[in-house]
Amino acid sequence: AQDCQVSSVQVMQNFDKTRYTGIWYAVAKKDPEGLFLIDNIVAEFIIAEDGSMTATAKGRVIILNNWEMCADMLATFEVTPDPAKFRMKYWGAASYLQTGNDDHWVIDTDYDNYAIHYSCRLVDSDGTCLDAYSFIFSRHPTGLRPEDQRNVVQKKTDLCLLGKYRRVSHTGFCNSS
Ligand code: AZE
Repeated sequence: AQDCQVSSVQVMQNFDKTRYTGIWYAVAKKDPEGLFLIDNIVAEFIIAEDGSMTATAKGRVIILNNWEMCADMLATFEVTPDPAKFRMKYWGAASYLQTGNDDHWVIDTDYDNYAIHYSCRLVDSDGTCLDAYSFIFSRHPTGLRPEDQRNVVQKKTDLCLLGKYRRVSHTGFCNSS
């Protein structure tokens, strides 16, 4: 989608949510407007017996008056006609955390090493995205394998988000509890 139209973003073909289950470490992210997860972001995707997908996520946040904490988040996913495009309802384990209902698109993944996620919260009148966030996930907390980096750069470019990502550090901030 070099034209930067949200409607022409290419997502993962034949997405297999079963192979997507388990733990993913965010190694890079592009932030949306407003409050967001800062670092130490780890997500776990689970498929229930009825086939529905849920997830948990943790990450360091700063809320209220510079109160730093580990956000403990939960999500349910609604399917759409495209198997790689979900609607994600999410909320915090504690009520003062964020709730929301966002798109959750899987752009690309090899299931075993990397995954590229994209969410556009607001589409502009010209069809481009006004407020997107995106995660680069890895199965390895240490980062992406060198052989996956070229592909990830290509997908960031396709999403019109090249140069807008920051590394996500993992220092163990959310490891206890
Ligand atoms: C995601 C992986 C799947 C589960 C969830 C995710 C997103 C979580 C947030 C949380 C924001 C929390 C804030 C708290 C103050 C995509 C990582 C729930 C966006 C801002």
